[in-house]
Amino acid sequence: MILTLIAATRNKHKLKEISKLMRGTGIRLRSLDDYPPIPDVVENGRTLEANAIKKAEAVSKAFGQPALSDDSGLFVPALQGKPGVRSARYAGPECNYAANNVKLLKAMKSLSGSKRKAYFATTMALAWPGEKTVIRTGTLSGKIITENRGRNGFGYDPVFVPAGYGKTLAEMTPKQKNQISHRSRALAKVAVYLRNTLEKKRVKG
Ligand code: ITT
Repeated sequence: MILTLIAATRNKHKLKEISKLMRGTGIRLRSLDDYPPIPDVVENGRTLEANAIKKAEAVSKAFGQPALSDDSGLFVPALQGKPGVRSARYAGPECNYAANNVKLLKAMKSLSGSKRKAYFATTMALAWPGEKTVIRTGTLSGKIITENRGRNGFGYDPVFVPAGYGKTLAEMTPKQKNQISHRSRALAKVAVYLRNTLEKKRVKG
């Protein structure tokens, strides 16, 4: 049985990463662009989990199919967890990735050593009609450098160096990023869940 999953995101970069990570799993990933338009979900939850659940359940309910959402953010403990759940809008409601990075580097200007530690977190929600929504998370630890480096990836990738590496995520190839990213770690857990669940359904059916 091939399962069709709707990726509940409008972020093209994320979609590309998720579809690469799904390759070879036997799951057919569809994007929201393959379906009639539905109103955007307002991401006003106080946690990644609340937003991820909201997005996945809205899409699954609208189309009667399983939907997978991802809510991610960058957390800097020395900034009390900021940008955190508001990572997309850190520099203001209409801001872009560059403005967010400028604001972050400015906020961290006087911080050095372990105070520059940060981590990415992704929470994925898998909403399945008639079943309880499944949540899986993944994290990637590292540090924030003092300038932008690299052109790959998106968001905060040019200022984030993963622990144990000398390159920012934006200096890595997409393949290298996908091998270690918070998103791939969360997705690997979702894939395990899907494999087990599909297996059980097959045995029953
Ligand atoms: P959707 O809600 O439509 O999925 P979004 O762009 O709003 O897309 P998120 O809320 O999950 O995405 O992510 C918030 C921000 O966190 C995002 O805009 C980026 O700035 C940053 N971010 C998320 N994943 C990232 C990654 O892998 N690398 C760098 N920055 C990332």
